[in-house]
Amino acid sequence: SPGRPKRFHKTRGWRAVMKDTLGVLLAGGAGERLFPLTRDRAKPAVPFGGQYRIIDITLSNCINSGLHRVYILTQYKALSLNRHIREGWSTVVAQELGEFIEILPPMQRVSANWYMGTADAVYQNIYSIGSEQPKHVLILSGDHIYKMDYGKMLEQHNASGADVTLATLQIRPDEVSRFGVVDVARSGEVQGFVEKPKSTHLRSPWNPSMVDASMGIYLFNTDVLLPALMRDAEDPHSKHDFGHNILPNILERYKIYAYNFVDENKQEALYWRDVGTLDAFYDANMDVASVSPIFNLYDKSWPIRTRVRQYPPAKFVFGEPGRTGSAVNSIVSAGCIISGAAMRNSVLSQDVRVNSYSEVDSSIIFSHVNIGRHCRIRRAIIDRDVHLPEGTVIGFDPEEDRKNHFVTPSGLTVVTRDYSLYENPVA
Ligand code: ADQ
Ligand code: ADP
Repeated sequence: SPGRPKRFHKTRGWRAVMKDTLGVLLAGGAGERLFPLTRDRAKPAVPFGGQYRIIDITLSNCINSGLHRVYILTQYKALSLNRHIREGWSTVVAQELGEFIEILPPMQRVSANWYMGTADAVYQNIYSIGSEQPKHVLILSGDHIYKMDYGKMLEQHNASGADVTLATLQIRPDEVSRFGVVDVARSGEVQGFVEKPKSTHLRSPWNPSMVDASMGIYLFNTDVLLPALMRDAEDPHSKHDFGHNILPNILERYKIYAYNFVDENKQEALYWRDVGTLDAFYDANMDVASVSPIFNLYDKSWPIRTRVRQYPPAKFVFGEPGRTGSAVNSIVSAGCIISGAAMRNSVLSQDVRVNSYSEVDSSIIFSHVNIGRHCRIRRAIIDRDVHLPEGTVIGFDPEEDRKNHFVTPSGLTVVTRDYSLYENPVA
């Protein structure tokens, strides 16, 4: 129909090939560096951009790429994530596309252990994967913010005759300890892989001052993946991790290529963020609320979906001098009422109340938060259900904030309910 985004016509061709591909989305990471936001929920379930959860970005990439069969492997604190997927995604995909997005919790099907590493998480579901008889398995990670057409990666994979294709991007040499470092030849063939080294002399053939890093996205031929997982499962010295074990171990035996994640036309880096730390998570949210975001939620060619809940529209009331119910450079989700309060550069999830004479600047407010009158909030993340009493001041005096809240070294204050009742595992 004429109203449909252009992209869908273009990607229709991918759809046929993606039909042979099964997505396996790793969503079990504990997310310790996002504490305290991950105190009660898994990292992929953390709210992002107002009405979304972090995992929605990757799931939207799947749908937009024509990948409609996805297993989600969960582990810790999966209640909120399960509910989100069940109510928001399983039904959408089943009804609209006739295919599936399904959650596979650790069911102890193969061994008696919970998932150990990422390879073990996939290995434990080896029967479910095998029974789908996919030609390819695309391993994805549930906690990155980026827009990627996996169909293009599959196209390169098929054209190169690779057994495995890894998505790569270029990072600075001082960042290598957080990534899998990939030794890529000019031809694109992968010659080496080291998971999170302290340092490296390797440089990218595409950019001599940068290093090629794995994005944690692996496209496997199924007949290569399954035996590799089985061999790894029998190895008592293995950490059962893709980066530490599977990839280095299959290098000799198979043909592995890098899929370089750059703008085809401009050969420029594309937006990709690991929102695994509070600072990175905060910055990515500030970007979506900014006047000209790099990660644009309003891009009709790449729609981002989520679980839609029924709320009335956002409402702004009381607007006399010194008391303006307003929001600028902000995202305000459904169900919010901004009553005589001024919001700037902020991201609000659903059903938030902000009351008169309050000012909120450069902050992220999760759902069902109530901010009383005469509050001043700056550079803060307010977790769901928090009620801030009249006159609360946050973000102006880190020492004061530290008495009751979690404050990052960069000075972001994270306000959660009952914070003092919990130990901080990372501090
Ligand atoms: P990390 O992201 O640090 O590095 P890891 O912590 O293993 O690696 O997480 C990968 C993904 O798997 C995450 O989405 C996480 O939530 C999930 N996960 C972790 N353990 C899991 C388990 N037992 N069950 C289910 N899901 C689990 C990885 C690669 C690097 C690469 C970076 C890019 O190992 O080589 O450079 O991603 O960010
Ligand atoms: P999550 O999936 O993160 O737990 P939900 O948005 O599904 O979040 O909400 C879960 C719970 O939050 C609900 O069962 C309810 O107790 C509470 N809740 C949801 N909406 C409201 C609301 N409008 N006012 C107060 N509490 C709410």
